[in-house]
Amino acid sequence: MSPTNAFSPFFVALFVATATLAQTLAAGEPSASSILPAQPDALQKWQEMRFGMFIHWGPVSLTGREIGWSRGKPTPREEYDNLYKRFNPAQFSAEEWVSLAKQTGMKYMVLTSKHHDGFCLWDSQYTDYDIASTPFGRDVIKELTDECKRQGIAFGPYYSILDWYQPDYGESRGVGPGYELDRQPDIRKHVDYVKNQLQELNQKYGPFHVFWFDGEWESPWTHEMGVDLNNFCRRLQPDVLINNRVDKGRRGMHGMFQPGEFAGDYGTPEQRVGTFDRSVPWETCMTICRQWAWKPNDELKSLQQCLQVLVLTAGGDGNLLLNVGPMPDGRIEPRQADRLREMGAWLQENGESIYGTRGGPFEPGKWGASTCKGKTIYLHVLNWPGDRLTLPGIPAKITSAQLLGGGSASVEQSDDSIRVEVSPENRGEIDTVVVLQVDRDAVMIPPVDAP
Ligand code: H79
Repeated sequence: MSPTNAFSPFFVALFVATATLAQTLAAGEPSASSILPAQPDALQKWQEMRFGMFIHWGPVSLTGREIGWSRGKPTPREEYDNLYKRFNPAQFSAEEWVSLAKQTGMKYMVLTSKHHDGFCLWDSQYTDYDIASTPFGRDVIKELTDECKRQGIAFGPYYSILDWYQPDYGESRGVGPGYELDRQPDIRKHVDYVKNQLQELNQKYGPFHVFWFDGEWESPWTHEMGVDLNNFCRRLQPDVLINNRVDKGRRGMHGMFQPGEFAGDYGTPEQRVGTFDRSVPWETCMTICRQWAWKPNDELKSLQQCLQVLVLTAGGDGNLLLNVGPMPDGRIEPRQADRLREMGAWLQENGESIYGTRGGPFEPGKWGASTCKGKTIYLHVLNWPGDRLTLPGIPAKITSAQLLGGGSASVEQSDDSIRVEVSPENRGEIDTVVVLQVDRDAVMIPPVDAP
């Protein structure tokens, strides 16, 4: 960099960051102002995508057991940590996975680059416990990121902070090798390992749309480390998003933030649809079967369940990250792939009521949910309470009503209620999407409770 650049935004930013750091050190703990925030348009772009594919995969798929809690019990550690020597998913095809995501109408993908078990799905210079040491040998993250770029799907790595394999991570419910050291585990060394790997990932395979952290809840990880890691990632790639599991602010499986100032750009409800919230961005992560990692004959959600989750999530103003666990041979199970393509077919017809919308103004209830965009409100009626649906009034005039894709719907509006009728033969089997035009920007209508 030339000296003439001394007044470039970079140096100004560096100066501001240094000043903030000095103030922070004086105060003794990081202040909220030391948390580098997301770029607003990066968040908005991500919200507009609404639907992504989560993938949990690794040598554990050979056992058919859960990736997050099968090491030690029921698969003994010694056996678990050697599974990679048999991991040879010869039928893995990045082209097929990414095409499937596209056919499903998913706009982004998050893959377990490293889960709690510590195994790395890329060729990492910082460990041999990685894909390069398997009989397979091919770099899964390289192939997938290349293919995502080709097909226009955003990609982000899932990365577990806790690590059962790295000796300097010293906790993990008694299943980590930290317990076997003849010295104390050193979390500072683990933090270096984490940062080195994230930088490596970003340099070799980036840019990413998100760093999707997990495994932040154990005691070695602190709020200070969370803020520091957030800022590290942000400096690596200023327009990246970082989920709230980078820090200690997550409210358990509920996934939104505790009171206080915490790093993280969005909430992460797990295995549940988040509650309506337009002020804090959020993303529900949920499995298409019961397990995150592949299990033979795992119970698969019906199309109705999948679409209800998608609609209720979008209606709550959240994103959906729907998980598949590929098989040990590298294929996504055909029945799971079929279910995804069914969702894709529905989105082909109904996508305009999901992508680029915001949740509301009618908050989700037993009847269904609503989304909106410009002067349009989409009512997703999942359960008709009888001949008609009655919703609370809104301070906007409804100027027309019809079904998405054609077909008639009738609406009667008064000051305090809206009555919607669609004849039974015109109702959708799973979802009836009623398109209402209103006389103003629908996103500006204050959200109303609609039980
Ligand atoms: O990767 C998937 C799972 O393997 C992983 N997260 C998803 C995305 C996961 N690992 N463990 N768990 C989920 C369950 C952990 C639950 C708990 Fe806690 C940890 C209960 C108490 C500590 C975190 C803190 C969740 C609730 C409170």
